[in-house]
Amino acid sequence: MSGLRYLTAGESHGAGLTAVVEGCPAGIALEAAFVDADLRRRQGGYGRGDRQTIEQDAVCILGGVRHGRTTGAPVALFIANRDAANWGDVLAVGAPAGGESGEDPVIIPRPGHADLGGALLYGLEDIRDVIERASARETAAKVACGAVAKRILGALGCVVAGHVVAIGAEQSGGGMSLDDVETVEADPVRCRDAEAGRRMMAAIDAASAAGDTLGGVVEILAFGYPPGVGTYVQGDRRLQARLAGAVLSVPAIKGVEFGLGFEAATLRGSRVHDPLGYDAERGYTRSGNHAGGIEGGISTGETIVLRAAMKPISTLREPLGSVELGTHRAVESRFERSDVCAVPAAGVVLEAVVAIALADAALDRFGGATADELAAAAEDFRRRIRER
Ligand code: EPS
Repeated sequence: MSGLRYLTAGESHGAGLTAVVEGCPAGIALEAAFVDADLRRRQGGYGRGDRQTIEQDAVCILGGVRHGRTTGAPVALFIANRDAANWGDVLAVGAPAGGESGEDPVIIPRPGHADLGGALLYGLEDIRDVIERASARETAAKVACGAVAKRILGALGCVVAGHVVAIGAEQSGGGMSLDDVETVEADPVRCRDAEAGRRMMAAIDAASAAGDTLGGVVEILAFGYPPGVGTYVQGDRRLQARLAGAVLSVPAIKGVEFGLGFEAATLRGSRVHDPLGYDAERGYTRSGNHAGGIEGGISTGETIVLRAAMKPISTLREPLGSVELGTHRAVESRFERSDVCAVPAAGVVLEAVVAIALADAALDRFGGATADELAAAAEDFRRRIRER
């Protein structure tokens, strides 16, 4: 088996989050500071809640790395929950002293959250068990794994970046280059256009004042990804299918589109497909990138472009109608500390899952027990197709 896979474990207010990344080639430079930079980016963004004032996420690398380089062994990662200290016995692994944690069980599910489905699925008496694992806190572990994947992609000369293109009804234009990264990073909502960013912040303020929440759209781009990854021969091996699965694995993501996306459905084919050309230097070229870097389930070598739609967070200060578990009494939904808008943070999480999916597919295609082998195989393919 080649490819890259990962698993995460841990609760929002337990001791911390654990992750294992398997399949990482040997010889990749990896240090905690690189992972921590992305963890900090995930914690930021206008519209975040109070939890982020408690946490100062930092990774502890527990395996798979020696003297700053991956060894080929599984990479083991741990991120402590500072907030655990404030939760006493509530998340205790063993039975609490005296048999009681002192907290009443949560029995009112929040509409739109995993609360009801989770409680019914696992036969849970206390929705706390659902909240703890369904919490977006888990995305910190995804981001840590994504940092490992970003370093693997770095060996291929590929960089993944993202920016917010909509919050609620406020939009900014799509498309960004690596020159925009600094501007995006400096903006409180991770928007490339400062004026649109200000409108987005005003929309977040208005939603907050109304006790409500807001979603939005994030665009993710992968620059320099090698051509020839993925295939049309089996549906589950299409690069688009693998990326879509990764994007939709992020909580609250309800939609994904590539390149021209849904707009392509409204246009004639002559306006949609990217005409081909040939250039002695670059080999086969396309005059545009409406395809978003993928044709026939295979990467073209153009920038991969996708957009993900995030629904508004389902924990509302102004409650919606709910039903109490067991009594079936109509009640108002309960409030649990939450964010008003987490779209800028979701952008960082989406970069991570996209990087993992792209590294996984590249390793499937080019193999490589070491970073050098992986890079050489991708470069060899690039060279050969230039001459075809
Ligand atoms: C989050 C951690 C959570 C929430 C939020 C995002 O921490 P807490 O529950 O302690 O406040 O702030 O999660 C949700 C909005 C959700 O619905 O799960 C985080 O670290 O991203």
